[in-house]
Amino acid sequence: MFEAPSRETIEARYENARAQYAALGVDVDTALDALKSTPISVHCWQGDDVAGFEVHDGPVSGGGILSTGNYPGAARTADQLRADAEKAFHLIPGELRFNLHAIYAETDGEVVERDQLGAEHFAKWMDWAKRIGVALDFNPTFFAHPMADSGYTLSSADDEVRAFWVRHAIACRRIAEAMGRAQQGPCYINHWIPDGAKDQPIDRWGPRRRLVDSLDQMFADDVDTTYCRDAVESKLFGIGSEDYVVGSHEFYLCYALTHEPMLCLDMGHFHPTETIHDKMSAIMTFQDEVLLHVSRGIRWDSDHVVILNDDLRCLFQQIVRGGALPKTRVALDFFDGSINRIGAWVVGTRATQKGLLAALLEPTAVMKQMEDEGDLAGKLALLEELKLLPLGAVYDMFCLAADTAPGTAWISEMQAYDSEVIRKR
Ligand code: RNT
Ligand code: ZN
Repeated sequence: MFEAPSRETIEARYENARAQYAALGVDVDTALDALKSTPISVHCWQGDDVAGFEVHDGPVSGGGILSTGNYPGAARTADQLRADAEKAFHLIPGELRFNLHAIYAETDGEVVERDQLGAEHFAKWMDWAKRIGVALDFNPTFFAHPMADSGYTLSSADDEVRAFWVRHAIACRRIAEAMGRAQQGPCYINHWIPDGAKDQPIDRWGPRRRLVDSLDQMFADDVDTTYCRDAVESKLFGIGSEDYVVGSHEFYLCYALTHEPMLCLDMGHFHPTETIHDKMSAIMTFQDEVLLHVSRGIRWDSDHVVILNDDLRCLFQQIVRGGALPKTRVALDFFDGSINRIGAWVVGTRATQKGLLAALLEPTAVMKQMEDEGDLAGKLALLEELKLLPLGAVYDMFCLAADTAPGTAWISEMQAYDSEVIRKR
């Protein structure tokens, strides 16, 4: 139904756009080069509602993560997930990575405990990633497990529980190191735990002291940190941890400032009206590297599909204006089980790229000069006019150069896959 414009049309629109931006001193080709060389780490878990393929010998429960919706055809095997991800990659231009969780291990039907996982359980993923030319990122899975049922993992008061999760984290860091070695570059591993309490815990101190101790043990293990790049992710509240989250923003901010790992900032993990764009300059003044979980919070949910909204635009503006793009690792974190999951992946990833591109197309120096000279009305007016410049024409050229369906054309490809593959599962 949605047809792609011809190559000539896209090129003509691009030339027009290039001239419009050039009139403001912006070089569109330079912006596209920067966009092209910024990898986006696409999260595997949008494809199967964070279910994973773990083989269990007993029941498991959620543990603070909940994907809602029952759109048909969620990937139920690793092969299906790989096929779906490849379809999504086909509809997204630019450099992509793929972000796995420990529960996506392939163990040939065997029960393998999380503290026993090794790189061999991700061999198929690593072969696949190499074949399609994407690098892998990784996450330990501290939820959906009987040892997480109490609501506490790395901060548990039960020494056995805590030791189990420390072993899991160490096993995962070794897997990340192996992935990094195989791809001859960093593998970003993000540590998020659900630990917290529903209502007014008397002791808010003990869990935090124990979490520091667990983190210290995990990071003391000797893995090569050129390959295994650690991040710690904070959260404000979760399902079942509304009153208290051990790994809060302040907690991890202090930990990251005084220890090795970088911070992971998830856009959905703050107060409902609190955005992360203003945190970039504050944090990056003291930190060399940061991991983003690009997401969209809506009321109590932190993981709606990313769209090109002000939160996203402001975030990339801050990163680009501050020259922090080379130090920023962009990963996605959203999951919606109520719509076609390939569509969700593509909408969110393309929106992220559009947000970044919009920032790269700003005449930063011009605006800064206006600000310095006190021409604040002029600056505000320019910011408004910039919103109407032909960003889409530039993004379409990005698609064309990557041999990816531009504009609305990808929607038809997604719909065809939906009727031919997804709905036949
Ligand atoms: C949860 C965190 C975390 C997860 C993934 C699956 O609130 O955002 O990043 O979404 O690890
Ligand atoms: Zn996250």
